[in-house]
Amino acid sequence: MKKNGFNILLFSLIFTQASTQSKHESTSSVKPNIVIIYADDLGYGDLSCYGMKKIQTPNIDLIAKEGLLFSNAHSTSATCTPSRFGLLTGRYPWRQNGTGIAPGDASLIIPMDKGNMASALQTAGYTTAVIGKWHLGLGTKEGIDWNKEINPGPKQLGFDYSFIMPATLDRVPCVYLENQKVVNLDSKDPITVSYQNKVGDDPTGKENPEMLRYKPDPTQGHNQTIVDSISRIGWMSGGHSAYWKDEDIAATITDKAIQFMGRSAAEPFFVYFATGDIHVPRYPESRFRGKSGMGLRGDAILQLDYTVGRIVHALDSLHLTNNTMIIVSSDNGPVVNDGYFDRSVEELGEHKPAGVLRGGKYSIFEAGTRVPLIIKWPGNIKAGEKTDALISQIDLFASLNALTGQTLNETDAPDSYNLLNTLLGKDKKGRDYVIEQSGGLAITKGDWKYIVPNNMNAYNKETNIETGNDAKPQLYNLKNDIGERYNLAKKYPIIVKQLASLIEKSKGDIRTRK
Ligand code: NG6
Ligand code: CA
Repeated sequence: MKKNGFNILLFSLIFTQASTQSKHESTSSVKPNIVIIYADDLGYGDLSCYGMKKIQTPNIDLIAKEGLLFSNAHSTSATCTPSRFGLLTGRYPWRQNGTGIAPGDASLIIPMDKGNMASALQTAGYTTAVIGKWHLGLGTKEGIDWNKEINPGPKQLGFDYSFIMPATLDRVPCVYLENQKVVNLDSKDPITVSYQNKVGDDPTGKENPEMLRYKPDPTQGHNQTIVDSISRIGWMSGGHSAYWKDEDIAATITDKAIQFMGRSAAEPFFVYFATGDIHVPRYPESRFRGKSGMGLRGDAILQLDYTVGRIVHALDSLHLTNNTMIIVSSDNGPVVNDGYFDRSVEELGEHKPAGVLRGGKYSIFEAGTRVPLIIKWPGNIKAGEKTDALISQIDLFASLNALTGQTLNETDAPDSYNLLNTLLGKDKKGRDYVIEQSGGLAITKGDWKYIVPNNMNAYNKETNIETGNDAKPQLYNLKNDIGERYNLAKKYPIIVKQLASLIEKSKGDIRTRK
């Protein structure tokens, strides 16, 4: 028996090795499957492994228990499009115009003449997929014809397979695209989309509020075309057979991810799995609604956790757990009212979505970009560890390249550092400094955080978030004052000067690799 088992193991090792070698040139590197689970608007305090008390997130906690949890990990930006741009390109989004929150009809934002995480992993021999929220534009500047295959898109960037929601869940068109074609489209009911004016005669939240599941916040818009009893940003007509149902989104995209992993089980694969949870409009499956005691936002956290559990379980069933690196993170910090009266504000109770941090989504204070980051890779990352190392999602590109034995091109990923040892828990320091972005910029280096002065609003009334903007320089000592309460800029002018000049230098210098 024992011998047989050994033989099977030996055979499968040789077999895996052979099939890997047939696909790749390089054999020196390790090529685990890589699954990035990227949540939307999940705050630093929104998981029980990060201290949330009100509800439990056992599936995500288990990844932390079996892996490494970061206390000082950052997205590049405090909103979605720029953070996703940074994650995939390894380039700070503020280096390129037009990387702000994209409308649903934006053209493709990620340049095709440079490498990105997907194209690099594809070159390394991975089968690659993006499943879930895209929000990085599609097609060319000439505009998108939603009734045809839309090019360029994920495929041209290096994703072999895509199943995406084009923008945010609150923006039209509210349809899935599989390999850049609208799913379930009836050619007799073509789709038209506009962000300028009403198209067609579909009901809107403004004209037909009686049709709505819950009302949009009148100070925030979201009162245009109604899809699945929720009014959205932007107008669309046609495409009725292709509409998604909000309560099915999580299950639909999770099924697609599981199917992709199943059919790619013999390859090394990369899945960039971007959940719609916990962005607005929130309408999770019925089994989660009302279950958190915190309104739909809390219910969406329960759904997110369940989704993560399904992915982990699928990897187990495929016997891929030990050969898969799972990374869980979020694109930006938390917001409670982001455009709809879904009762998340009223039912929030004592829960603090940002945990100990100040600010939230849209904020240059820490809660804007300091997000959960957990990584698990059995046998390669020690279980149950925590680290205070400074890291940015922008570093994943160079780190994964190093892991898979790839060399970055000279002009690719100029802001991405190879922090593989930090990701694996071997290095406890991480980056020297990181630049954070909301409306303006800030820099964190060691214990210090400096926010560049600007004249934008200090408070976002609609979302009830302190943006951190101030016409005066701000300097905080994060070690003693993680809540950024005591501005020490006047007391330490030399540190202010040093950090201000470091940020200016980074803006000017684009690192090239030689
Ligand atoms: C904002 C929307 C907000 C949300 C956000 C994008 C208004 C007033 N607010 O402009 O509801 O859609 O964009 O969120 O329109 S993100 O997480 O994708 O960046
Ligand atoms: Ca987001």
